[in-house]
Amino acid sequence: MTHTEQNLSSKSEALIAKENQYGAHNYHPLPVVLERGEGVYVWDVDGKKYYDFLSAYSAVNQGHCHPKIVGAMVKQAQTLTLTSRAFHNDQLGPYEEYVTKYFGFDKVLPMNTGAEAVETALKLCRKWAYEIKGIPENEAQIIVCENNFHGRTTTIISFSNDETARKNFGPFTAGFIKIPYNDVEALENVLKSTKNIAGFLVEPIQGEAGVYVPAEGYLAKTKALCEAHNVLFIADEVQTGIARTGKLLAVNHENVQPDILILGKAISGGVYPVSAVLTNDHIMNVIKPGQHGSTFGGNPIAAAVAIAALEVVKEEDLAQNAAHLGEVLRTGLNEIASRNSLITLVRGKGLLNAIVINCDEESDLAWNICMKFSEYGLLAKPTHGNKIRLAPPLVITESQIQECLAIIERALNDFR
Ligand code: IF1
Repeated sequence: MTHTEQNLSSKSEALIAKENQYGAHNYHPLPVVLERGEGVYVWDVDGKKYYDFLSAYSAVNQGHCHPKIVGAMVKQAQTLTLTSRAFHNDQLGPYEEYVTKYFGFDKVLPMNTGAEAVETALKLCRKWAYEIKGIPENEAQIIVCENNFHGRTTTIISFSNDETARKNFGPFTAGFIKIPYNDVEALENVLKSTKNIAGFLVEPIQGEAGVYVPAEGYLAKTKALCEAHNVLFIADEVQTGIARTGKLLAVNHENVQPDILILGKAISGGVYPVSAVLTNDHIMNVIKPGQHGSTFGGNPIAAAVAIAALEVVKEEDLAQNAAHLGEVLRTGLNEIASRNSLITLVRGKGLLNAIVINCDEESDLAWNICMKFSEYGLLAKPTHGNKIRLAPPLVITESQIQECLAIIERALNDFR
């Protein structure tokens, strides 16, 4: 791909050069260097202001540097930061009570990153399968979906079908069966024909696949199938959870309660790495001391921050705002699409949205459009070549959405 680069200030050029020289080249970011954030806005090192339409991949749902969340972090950071789990700390119990009641589960296992929480859920599922369901040791199979994204550890990429993410990282972890996403029958067929199925791991909306929303009823039907076959329904809501799609959880749209719920990203409002695995006692109780954990998981800062971040979601009615403004955004985008054939499709739920650009996945058009967005003061990133994710912080207002729609249309019109 030949990406056009905008004229960079010497300041941002120098900072980008440092990353290039001293950092691993495991990302290809847009050439913008940010130094400050507040609510829906971020500022670059030259003082230019942008709307953030990525929200750190839906981690900053509550807006950048939310004062209540940052306040909780600072207060706790000045009091007690880390004890490890070798001792108790006074923040963990209250957090565990708060988060389990908030989502309606008996217990939580606290971790730090999304990938760690997915790993935790997989280990929990396998252990449950051997010790409760009675699957013979080392025979458990977990069903996953094609085009999934669950993180970047070796086990998780073992069941990815993204060749870039997998190539030359093998040998991989066995025990996963891949089926097409949004295909109830495919799940039913595997459940009927295959022994030793322990769980079904699914994203309620596939983020990395370009915000791919399954047909209505998919989650309820697959949950019912899992229940009928005594298979754990494991929802990865790392990206879709915490009000992003217009409900607290994306599974709430179909009144599904997963057997295991995986959360990350916005459970801390993006101010601190916090993730969580929630489930009920008959599953969580298979984990005994020494069998799983992490130095930082459940640390006092994480606990204090997560409570504050979850309170903000309720206090500011972010789910309702995401539901309403998602409609406004998609309506506006569809109107733009009716005037400009560069957008071939608008899709999403709540404020997790994407537009599909009229070009193939190898084209650099979507990248160049994002460069134009950036020039006009809006940050978004292409995914899978021809899709652009549009996911602002959930604290955005209707007039701000309208302003952003104007930026998007103006930028797209430059390509006609
Ligand atoms: C990167 C995507 C988003 C996730 C789900 C677990 C994790 C993620 C459903 C792991 C992480 C991120 C990671 C980020 C890109 C990004 C992403 F495009 F790759 F798919 F958000 F859309 N489950 N998603 O979406 O969480 O370990 O990163 O905390 O650069 O890898 P993590």
